[in-house]
Amino acid sequence: MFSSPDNKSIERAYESAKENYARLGVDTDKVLEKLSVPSISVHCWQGDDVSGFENDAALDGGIMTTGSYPGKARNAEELRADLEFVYANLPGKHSLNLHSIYAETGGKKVERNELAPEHFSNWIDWAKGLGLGLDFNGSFFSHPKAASGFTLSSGDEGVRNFWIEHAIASRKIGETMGKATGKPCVTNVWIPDGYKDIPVDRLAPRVRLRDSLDKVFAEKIDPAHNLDAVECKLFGIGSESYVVGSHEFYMSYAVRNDKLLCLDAGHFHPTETIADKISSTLLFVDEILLHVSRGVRWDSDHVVILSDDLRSIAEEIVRNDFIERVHIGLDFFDASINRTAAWLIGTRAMLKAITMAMLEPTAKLKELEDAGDYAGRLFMLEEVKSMPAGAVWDYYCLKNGVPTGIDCLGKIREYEKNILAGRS
Ligand code: RNT
Ligand code: ZN
Repeated sequence: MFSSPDNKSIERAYESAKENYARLGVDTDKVLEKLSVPSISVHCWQGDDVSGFENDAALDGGIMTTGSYPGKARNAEELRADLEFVYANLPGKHSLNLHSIYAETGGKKVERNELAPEHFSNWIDWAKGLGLGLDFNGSFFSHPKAASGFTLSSGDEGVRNFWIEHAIASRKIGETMGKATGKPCVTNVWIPDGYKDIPVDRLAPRVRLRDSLDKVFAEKIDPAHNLDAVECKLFGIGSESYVVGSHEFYMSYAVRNDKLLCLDAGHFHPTETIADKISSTLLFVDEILLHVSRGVRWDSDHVVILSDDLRSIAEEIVRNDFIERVHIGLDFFDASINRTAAWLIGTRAMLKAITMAMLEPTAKLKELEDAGDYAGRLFMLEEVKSMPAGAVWDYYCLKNGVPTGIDCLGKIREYEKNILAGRS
């Protein structure tokens, strides 16, 4: 029904945008070169509603998918096929973020504390073939030993040890992934631990969590292969009153123990954004991991869109030249729409936000700020919003041989008709 402009028109629009930006001191050709650097860690779990391949256990741990759109990936082959389709429609080189519940154990039951790199060999071979980096996560939810609502901070020593072993196994898997791909694997720890209602003892679970983490990280792993991240949260479904791994807990832990802090955009008060946290935390930790997400009223993990929040995140990374120190991961799951579309909308939005941030006349804006000309700053920030960044983005997609604009939707529809519709 709709289609993108032809290549000639895209080129013409780019030339005109280039002139516009040059007037503000921005070299769009340089931006195109810089755009090849940022790598987005695409989360595998958007493809099957965080189900994984372990069993049919329902998703729990305070995270939730809603919707029953047809065509969900039912096994690793289908998930990889869907991911290949997604990567083929993204400009640039990106990574895959895996969860331990996506292990392939050949039909054998392997407990999470016994998972080993071999259970991810298909993923590793596949990623190497496509030149993708890999990131990893232990899965501390949707499991009988997480049913009490407590894992690494559990008061039950047996339960605690099980999850400590799982976290250690996850780091080893991460290390193997990093060695195999030649890029460090960021292995993230997120646990759901917390209380629905007001606790009396807020301290003891935190003491246990700290001690568990110390055991998990006791063995040094070469950061060239594996980097450890810890992810905080304010509340979850069923942990509304108290979350053991709060922001202050993990921020302090990361600073003291030289870990990456993971900032998830949906894990703070509804009006609190993570963009402002980037410059503060990177003064005290070497690197951070982002879980770029979109909360709607709560931590609902809606598909990421080109919102002001997203743009602010990209601006903070680009303006401060933090691209090497910020690992950009995505974390959303929507089962109510075509899942490959959700992935592409979210990932392309992230890339668009980075493009726009790179096109910003930051030097000029800073001059205004330093001169105390705040009206000039605000005026220019507003002006920049309607500059033709879309023309540069389209041209970037064209140069990378991926569909521009609305043509990408055409590809999504085609894939849905040819592949997804055949799944029941
Ligand atoms: C949950 C955390 C966590 C998960 C994924 C599946 O609130 O955001 O990162 O979403 O690990
Ligand atoms: Zn997250």
